[in-house]
Amino acid sequence: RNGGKQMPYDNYQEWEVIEAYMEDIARRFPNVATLVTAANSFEGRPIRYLKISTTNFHDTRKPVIVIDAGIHAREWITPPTVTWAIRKLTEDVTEPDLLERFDWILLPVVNPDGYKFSFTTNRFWRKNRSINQHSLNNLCVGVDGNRNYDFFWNTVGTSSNPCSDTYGGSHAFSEIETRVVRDILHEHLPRISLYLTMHSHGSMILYAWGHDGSLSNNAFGLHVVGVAMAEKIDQLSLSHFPRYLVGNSVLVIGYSASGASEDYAHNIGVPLAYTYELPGLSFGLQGFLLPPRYIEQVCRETWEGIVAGARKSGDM
Ligand code: ING
Ligand code: ZN
Repeated sequence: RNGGKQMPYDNYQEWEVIEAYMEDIARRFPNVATLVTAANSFEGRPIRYLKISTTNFHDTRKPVIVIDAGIHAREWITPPTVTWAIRKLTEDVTEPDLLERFDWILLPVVNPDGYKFSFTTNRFWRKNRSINQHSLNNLCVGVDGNRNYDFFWNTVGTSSNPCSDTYGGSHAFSEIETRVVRDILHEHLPRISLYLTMHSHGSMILYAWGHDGSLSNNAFGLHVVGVAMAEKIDQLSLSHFPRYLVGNSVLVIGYSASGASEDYAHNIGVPLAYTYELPGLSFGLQGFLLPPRYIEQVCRETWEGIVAGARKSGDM
């Protein structure tokens, strides 16, 4: 087959298309890519990631880079940046050193049920689709995955009302989708040098701590690597995209929130953990509707940011 299935970057990527692509990559590149089905989502969809490694993760001296996306359903620009990274590590390798020096875990859609729902029913859906037993007549569906991690869970910038878009769940890690990411982090913990979780929108690279705006012991390292990523992206970006801002999430995005994945990862010992807010062209809900003609640009520039982050992480 002529290079297998081509992923579209001139339109948004349906969940089934991403699934088929990951299967195809695992088939075509069996020596470097392994497809893992970690669990099934609340509605029964497989939550899958690719492990990309020249040694099948056996060389334990290699740092591991973990990237996830699609935890928030409506942030459609995020999964394509991860399928693009998959492409750049398998089909179209232009940075072979990144394959030699690092092992990669790439999870394009953490929340397949919400992602699907945002295509079929409600474009602005954020949460997953788990039925909340405690909500009145189960009328309100879904937990905010980025409030469900066990880091100052249910304290600030979150809600205990199942009808809220930032409902944190019945307890920390109540959701299968967040447990999948938690288990990846713990399985590879001492080796993970860099964790990126892709969100949109705002053109920002955010780091700990998100619950109170204080800085971690590794704030200097977080800032240096964050700036290296942002500078590279800005060099390649379009003049009408905003320049990236880098800093503590509370200071940069302007609100506190607890239970986020990047804070959880950093708190358990991942030295460099970031939330990317990928670009949008407007504010508020309209910002999620980035016209499809910009998808490829965002994927290209974000990949270069990842490359810069990986290389810089090696110096820190
Ligand atoms: N942004 C993140 C959110 O979950 C964030 C921002 C990250 C806040 C980390 C606190 C900690 O609100 C989006 N777009 O979801
Ligand atoms: Zn988000």
